[in-house]
Amino acid sequence: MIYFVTGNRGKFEEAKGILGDVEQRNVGYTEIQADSLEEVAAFGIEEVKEKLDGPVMIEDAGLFIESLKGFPGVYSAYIFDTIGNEGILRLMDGIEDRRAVFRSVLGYAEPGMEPIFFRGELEGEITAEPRGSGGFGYDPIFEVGGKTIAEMEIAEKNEISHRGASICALERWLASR
Ligand code: ITT
Repeated sequence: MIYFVTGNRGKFEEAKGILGDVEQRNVGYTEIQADSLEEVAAFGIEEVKEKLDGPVMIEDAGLFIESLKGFPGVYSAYIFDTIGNEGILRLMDGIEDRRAVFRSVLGYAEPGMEPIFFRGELEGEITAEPRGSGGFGYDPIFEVGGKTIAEMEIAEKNEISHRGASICALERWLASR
């Protein structure tokens, strides 16, 4: 069993769909203001490791929009909470290049073990309008193959997503050691 420290129920449901034996613990950790998801995850996993006794994981994600030079990137949570999807669509108004990528960095640790990190990416495009009611966050404005992530079931998202990839990489590592 792994403790997944996150305040995001959607993330937890996705992890459960892959790992099965995982428990959500919303004990919080310091999300430092850094230049990369890796730094945020590296700092956070050390803190979480001290708080809980057992296998622990955290996962930091972000949306990087090409034409906005990677924005909102490491500011994704703040930007979502302030201007939201409507704000992103306004910023993208009239911009033809809609390419964007979701990135995920997962940190995993056990007592007495150096944390280990796994990554995942999903390339797609920012839509003109939000579509779909599934998922969370930026899912309604991010499309892959004509479908937004919010128009997909969790299992379908997991098969292609940044988080699906980082969690599957953890699963493979756990199985192979
Ligand atoms: P934690 O407690 O795990 O930190 P969080 O929702 O704050 O939960 P992040 O900092 O990793 O998670 O996420 C940054 C922002 O990007 C946040 O607004 C999320 O809603 C959004 N986001 C992350 N993963 C996403 C995904 O798979 N699809 C859509 N939006 C996502």
